[in-house]
Amino acid sequence: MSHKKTAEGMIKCAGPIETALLPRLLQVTEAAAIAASYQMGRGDKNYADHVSVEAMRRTLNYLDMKGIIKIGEGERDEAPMLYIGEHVGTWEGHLEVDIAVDPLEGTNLAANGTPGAISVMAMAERGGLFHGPDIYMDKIVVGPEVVKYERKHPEESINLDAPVVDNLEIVAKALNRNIDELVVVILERTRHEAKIKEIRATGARVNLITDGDLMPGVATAIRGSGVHVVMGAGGSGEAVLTAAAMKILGGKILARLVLPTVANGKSEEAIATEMAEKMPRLEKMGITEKNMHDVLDTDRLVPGNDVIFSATGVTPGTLLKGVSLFGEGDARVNSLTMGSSGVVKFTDTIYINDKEATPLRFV
Ligand code: VTB
Ligand code: MG
Ligand code: MG
Repeated sequence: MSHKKTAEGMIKCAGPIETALLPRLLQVTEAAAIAASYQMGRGDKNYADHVSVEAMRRTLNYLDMKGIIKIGEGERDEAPMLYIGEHVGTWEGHLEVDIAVDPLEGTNLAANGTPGAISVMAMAERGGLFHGPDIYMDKIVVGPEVVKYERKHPEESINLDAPVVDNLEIVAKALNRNIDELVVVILERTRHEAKIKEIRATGARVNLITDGDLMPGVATAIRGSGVHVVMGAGGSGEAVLTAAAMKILGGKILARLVLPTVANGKSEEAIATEMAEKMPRLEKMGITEKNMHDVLDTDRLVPGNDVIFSATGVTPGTLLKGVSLFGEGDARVNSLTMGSSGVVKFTDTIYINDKEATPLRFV
């Protein structure tokens, strides 16, 4: 008997969330992206974010599920929409779903009309997503070839605390190329000055981005994208969303909360005060003094097994085109939607508003 996966087999092995909600997830990120795209380049990032949050929330509420936002737009008192803990969906049916959203990832990119803004979200069964605070996480993201290499050479593993050169040597070997043929993506921030120097010293090529470290992370798992590693500190929500994609595509992310340390130039006293303030909130999320410095891998960030992910381009990016608006409220959108059975869809969707006024174009 052959055990080759076929489309039929994959449909059968998809979990209940993937089966019921994958196509609907696409519509949610599409709606958020289209709403944001009307604000592209208008210079108002908060308004662009606001309209995409509202569109995402409205469309999410059509879905028959008991949905809880685990990664969202701030906490209850800070954001009226899609806050952590908010219930979404009809709360009918049997599906209990945890949700991570970033309705407009790269608000600056959208407001400036520059490449890389997306609308993105992921879902998993209850308990399937890391529930963490919105503070920076230090990250490293690599593709599935590296995971395979590590399995064959257990003594050579990517390590968040290792010198950059050690990690890049592993990636280079896994991808069967030289270090100077690698591309490392990192946010251009003063906090990364030392790391950027360290990367350059290895001979690797660097792609400094102004915002949006999530899709480059996804791109490490897609050959031909031109991205091999993502490094540096960025949002924790972005880390969980990246992990959802890595879980589906077989890549790997390691991440750790960035908490105040003496190494960051703070006094012991300042650290104690800051931590005393933060701890009660962190503890509510299950983060304790004991586990707060843990390096979280893909499975700890996304323990779920029925995981779905969708991203829709707002402005053009490496993997996704931006939204095109035409006719009278017509839109064409490009998305990447995938589920843990192993199905990956790149879609090109056209929403026709005025059927008579809009002649459909083939390409
Ligand atoms: C990070 C990164 C995001 O914003 O959250 C960043 O993960 C914010 O970092 O992809 P700074 O506080 O240093 O600006 C993004 O780049 C865009 O949301
Ligand atoms: Mg956001
Ligand atoms: Mg973001």
